[in-house]
Amino acid sequence: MNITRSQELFAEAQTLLPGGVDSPVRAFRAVGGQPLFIDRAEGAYLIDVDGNRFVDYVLSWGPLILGHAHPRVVQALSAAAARGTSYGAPSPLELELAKLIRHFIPNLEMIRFVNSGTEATMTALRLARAYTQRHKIIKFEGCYHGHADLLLVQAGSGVVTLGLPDSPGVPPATVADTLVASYNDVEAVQALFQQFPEEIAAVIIEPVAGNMGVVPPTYVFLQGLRNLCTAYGAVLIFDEVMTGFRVHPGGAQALYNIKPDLTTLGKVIGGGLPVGAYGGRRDIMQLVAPAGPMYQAGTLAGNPLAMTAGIETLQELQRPSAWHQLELRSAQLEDGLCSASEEAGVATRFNRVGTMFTTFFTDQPVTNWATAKTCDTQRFGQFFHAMLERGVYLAPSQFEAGFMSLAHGEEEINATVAAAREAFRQIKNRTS
Ligand code: KE4
Repeated sequence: MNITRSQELFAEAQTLLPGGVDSPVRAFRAVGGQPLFIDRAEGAYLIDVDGNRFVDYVLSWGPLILGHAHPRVVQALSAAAARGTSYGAPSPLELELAKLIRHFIPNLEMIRFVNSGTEATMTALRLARAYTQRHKIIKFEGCYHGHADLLLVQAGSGVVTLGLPDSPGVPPATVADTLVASYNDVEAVQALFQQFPEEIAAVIIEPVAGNMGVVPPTYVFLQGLRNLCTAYGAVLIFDEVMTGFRVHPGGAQALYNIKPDLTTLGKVIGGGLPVGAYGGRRDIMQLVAPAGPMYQAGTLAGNPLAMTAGIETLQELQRPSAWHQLELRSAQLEDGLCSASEEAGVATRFNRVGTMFTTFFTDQPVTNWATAKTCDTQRFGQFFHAMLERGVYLAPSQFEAGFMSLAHGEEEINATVAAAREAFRQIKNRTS
């Protein structure tokens, strides 16, 4: 595959941008080689600057559930841009998107829009601390909630991908109140509540983990978190930045029928533009300035272009056939990839919830970070490149999720499965 232009750009990019990228996981550090620079994207495809075309399962790490450059989104954005790109004042678009989100996720009695998932989670935790007047928080090993200082503890996604011990620059005092438990281990959480019965402000969880690869919760685990937070007066925060509109139209909270106190969102609700949001119980959200004293602000929050892209995306997702098609294509892909690895005799475990999925290169069930770590990441890297050579663009890390879109049709799924059959055989032969 000719990647000459990407190589030239990457060489220059590394002199201007740390690691040549604007987000670490894009750098291909976990899989080797170098990142491809993208010229344009359409539907299910990325086209790089050398003209190579790929079926894309990263979809900007989740947002592009309609596929790239969906005509209705592009048209609406063009019209919106002509009406001004940012007002720094309220607009009807914020209400429209908020009402659309509430249509899908009624638990969100009130919502505040921000510009990223990181802003959403860091603010939701500040809000939980303000509401409870407590300091400690509980997160889970392998879960990633953005790069706010207090959460960079045994985090997933790019932190584990790069094998970082967390991050320098985070003062120990900042994470002194961040407690960590193992995913799907409700006893560990109970023990922390028994140890700090009056001190825990919040439990924050990816209700389906995506940042150690996709790891589903057990129902008992999620219900246990709900019961413990209720019993001890802590705020239960579902970080649905990734799972929102990906595992069920109503998010993981609908899929598992568990009601969090606060929810964070991002990705899909921006349709590819920078949007995050936090919301939930009215009595808690009323603490947010200027209604209440807890401060949070943002120059471009509720931006008309971002709101427009989110509105068009969610309106498209209101088509009943949308969810049937997304589930069909995701299931077809799962069947195809599992058969391909079995035929080749390559040990993998495939975890999928709705339109999020991961092929783990291990022979044991992946139910938490400890089992995700058993994966052969070198073999994942070989598979990643074997697929890239065959025109399929997967997430460049074993510890990430892949995503499906409405633009992926029979042709794209069949091409992906055919590529996987060859790729699994290639890596099997390579190491046997
Ligand atoms: P952002 O600040 O990147 O918009 O969102 C942070 C975030 C919060 N919560 C969850 C559950 C998330 O998955 C994320 C971000 N996800 C990563 C992918 N695993 C974004 C990709 C990247 O870091 O480049």
